Amino acid sequence: MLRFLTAGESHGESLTAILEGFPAGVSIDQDVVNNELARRQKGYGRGQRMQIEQDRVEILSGVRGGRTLGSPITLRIRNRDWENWKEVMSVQGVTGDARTVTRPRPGHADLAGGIKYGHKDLRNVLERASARETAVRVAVGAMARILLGRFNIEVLGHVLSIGGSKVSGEKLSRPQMGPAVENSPVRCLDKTVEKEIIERIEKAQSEGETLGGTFQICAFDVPAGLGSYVHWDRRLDADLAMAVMSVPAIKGVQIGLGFESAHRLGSQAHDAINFERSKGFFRDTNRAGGVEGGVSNGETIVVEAAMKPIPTLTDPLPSVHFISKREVSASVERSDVTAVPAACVIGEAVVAFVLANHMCVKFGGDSIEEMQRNFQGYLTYVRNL
Ligand code: EPS
Repeated sequence: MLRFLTAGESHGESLTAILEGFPAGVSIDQDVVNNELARRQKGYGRGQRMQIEQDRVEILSGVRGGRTLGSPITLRIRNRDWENWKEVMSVQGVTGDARTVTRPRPGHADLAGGIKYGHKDLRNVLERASARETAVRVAVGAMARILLGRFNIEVLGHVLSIGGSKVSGEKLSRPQMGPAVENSPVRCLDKTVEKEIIERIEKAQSEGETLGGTFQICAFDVPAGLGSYVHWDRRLDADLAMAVMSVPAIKGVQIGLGFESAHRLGSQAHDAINFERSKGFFRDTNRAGGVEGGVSNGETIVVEAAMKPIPTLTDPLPSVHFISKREVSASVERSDVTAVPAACVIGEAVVAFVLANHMCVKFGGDSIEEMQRNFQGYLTYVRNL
């Protein structure tokens, strides 16, 4: 089983993750991880913070001579902005009023977090609630991607909508999703919609507004048989939903047709089963999004997520002062207009992690050689069904 923890504040010294259960013997190229970190930092609509940061991973344990050891892997990303926050965020000796936050932003963790942890300064909440934490989750996801790559599994995402401008859903293949998405400043495959989105972001910025949106994550060449129907916490779709929902600002997740399937007749909601000797079992449609009964069925896994607009508005909503209880405007922190393109990269990372974990569970995760032996044996069995 693969698992990880992360630590670190948004303006603290660094973000750290400990990744445990990663098989031994996997070659790790740090550039692959750094490339994923750079992809997350891009996207039209981000704020000034992304000009300060240049995320780079440092691997502090679990890798020797470029290969994983099977022991816990420590990943660290330093916050360059820490230089500007050293006093405010210092481990000891912070003065009482250093950049205190007392006007909770509707939609942010500020108020609920302050009540829960008994903080008077809501900075103590927002520093950890900040989506900055996702940088190190993307580093973990990059490690998962490297592992999945050994089994020819690839996870790719693209933006479906931002601020209400939306691409029409169509079935995409693995080659269609690569470079075209990378070349779009909003990770959108439709050029007309891309233009509309950019206009909407510019308008929102000039009005002190923020925008949400939706994105789709596809996992290609996942074998049938990951996850299980036998118990609730072994269901692959449940794990995917949990992982994607855990990305800050995600308010909805669906797999395949998702909510739309509730409105269809049974005959229009499922995928008829075909068989050809050369292909094995296959479907002409993929309404299930690659998961049936909590188990991958061999079709592309398709997950969609809805992200709410970022709560920090430069024209803020009414709020209440956390201490004096006076009516005030919510606090204005430097922020982004939209982070949907970044969330799409984070979505890829968390989906990759879930799939890598399920690969380890099914095929054994002590060494890559053992996993590959088990995988090949399973493929032979499936081919001869
Ligand atoms: C964030 C607020 C902004 C974003 C940040 C998430 O940071 P700051 O308050 O420092 O300007 O830029 O995102 C990142 C730092 C990142 O790496 O994605 C928030 O409140 O969630």
